Amino acid sequence: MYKIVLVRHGESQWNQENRFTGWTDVDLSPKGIEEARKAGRTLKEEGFTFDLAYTSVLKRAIRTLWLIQEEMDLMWIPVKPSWRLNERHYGALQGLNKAETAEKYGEEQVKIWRRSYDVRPPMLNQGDERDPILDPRYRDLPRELVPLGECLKDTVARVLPYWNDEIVPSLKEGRKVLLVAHGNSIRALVKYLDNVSDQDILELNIPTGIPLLYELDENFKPISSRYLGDPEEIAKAQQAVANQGKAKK
Ligand code: DG2
Repeated sequence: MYKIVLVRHGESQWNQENRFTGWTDVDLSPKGIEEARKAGRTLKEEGFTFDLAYTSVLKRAIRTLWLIQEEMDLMWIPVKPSWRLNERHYGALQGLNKAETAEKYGEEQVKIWRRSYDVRPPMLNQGDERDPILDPRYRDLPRELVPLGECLKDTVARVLPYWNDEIVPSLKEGRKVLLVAHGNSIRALVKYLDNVSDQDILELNIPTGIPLLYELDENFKPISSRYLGDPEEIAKAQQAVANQGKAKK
């Protein structure tokens, strides 16, 4: 049996301001820093240890990982950052307030943009200052791999090669793996692992800073999965994520 722990980063400054973030590289909020530390303490208390970590190239995930490493006294473990674990690119929605967007376009439309499997957000134009190709960390990638906006299906398509070619082989080698990523890159993995239908994925919300443990069989299919923490607190945190797309009354 194999095990992997997935963690969405702690609350970011733009989560706190309720803005679509995507590939915007914002940092953790003070609450997010505390959530990340708490995730580390929970993992330590529950007896987990790791010898390899994966994360995105965005600082809210990287810093969350650092804080977990610090709390667990695991600063030494190798860390592999990859753009393939980045948040879903939110296209031209990036920077907008989610509640204001719901007031303007309706809550249903915002839910489709946030949670549907195959509906893309409005895309960025090439040459937009938010085009990731202008950022040194993506500059050397082929243009066709650098998104101007993604639906979850697009995110699944870029996360899965990394899962299959990089993470699964590490698990096979017997590594104890921690993966710190984002709400929608984790939804992409959960969709694939649990074979969630395109319909049911609409209701799946990943809370910030709460470790999610997967136990996998020899074919890397889930035997079980569970969040580590108080179930009531976790349900509340998931509902809070869902509510971010509601219009302010
Ligand atoms: C959030 C997720 O990403 O937003 O891009 O706004 O996990 O990096 O904070 P994260 C964003 P929702 O899909 O929950 O609106």
